[in-house]
Amino acid sequence: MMKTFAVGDIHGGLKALKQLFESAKITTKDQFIFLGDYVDGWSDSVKTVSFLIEFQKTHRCVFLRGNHDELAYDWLRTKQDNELWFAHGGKLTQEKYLELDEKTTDEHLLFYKNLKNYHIQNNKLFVHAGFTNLHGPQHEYAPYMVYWDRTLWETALATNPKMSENDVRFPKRLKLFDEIYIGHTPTTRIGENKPTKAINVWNVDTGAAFKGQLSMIDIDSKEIFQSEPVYHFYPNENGRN
Ligand SMILES: [Mn+2]
Repeated sequence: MMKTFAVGDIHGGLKALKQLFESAKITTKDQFIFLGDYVDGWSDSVKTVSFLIEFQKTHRCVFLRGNHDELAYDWLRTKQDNELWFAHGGKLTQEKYLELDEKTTDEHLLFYKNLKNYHIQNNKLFVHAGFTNLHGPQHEYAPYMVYWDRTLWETALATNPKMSENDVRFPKRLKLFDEIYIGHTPTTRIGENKPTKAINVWNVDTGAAFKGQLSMIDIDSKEIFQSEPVYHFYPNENGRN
């Protein structure tokens, strides 16, 4: 039976990703939609991207673009130091890239270039952060918003679950798709350590860069799979804390 998994923000926690895949007993028939933010956090950022480049040769994958991935890509292309990236945990990623050989770096550049801003499948939207345009991510005025926005998740959290979709006050953005899968804003900020649903938005980022676990969800059965807290795998590091 083919499954489709939405995979949360990895943030360099490759050891947790491997544990997650082993415990979920994934197969080559399954599809994986990665919600972005592969890098910045734990020390395996570069190894995580190398792993994903190999993984897509044997598994059906969609890779979305996270804000951290774009920051890393910008630096790899331009070699311009960016305080914004460093403020978001980019320093350790940069150190690892400085040790990387040219051929592998080129493969990573191609990986980052080919990331998708969003993915729609069976009227389900997959996007790293959110979108602000009432007509959907296809119409976003500033395309980078899809990997920085937090207002979609805020809106979903603030909407009364009892409100009818036909109510004129119901947020239009939540009516465009049957379901929306996001990462970017850790559920741990609202005290949840599992993928969390608000109205029709599933947030799969359970704070792997901080003290949380790495999570993925079977989008059909809604079965949830989680690693141990990622920091357990990197005892001598601080992650994004
Ligand atoms: Mn993010």
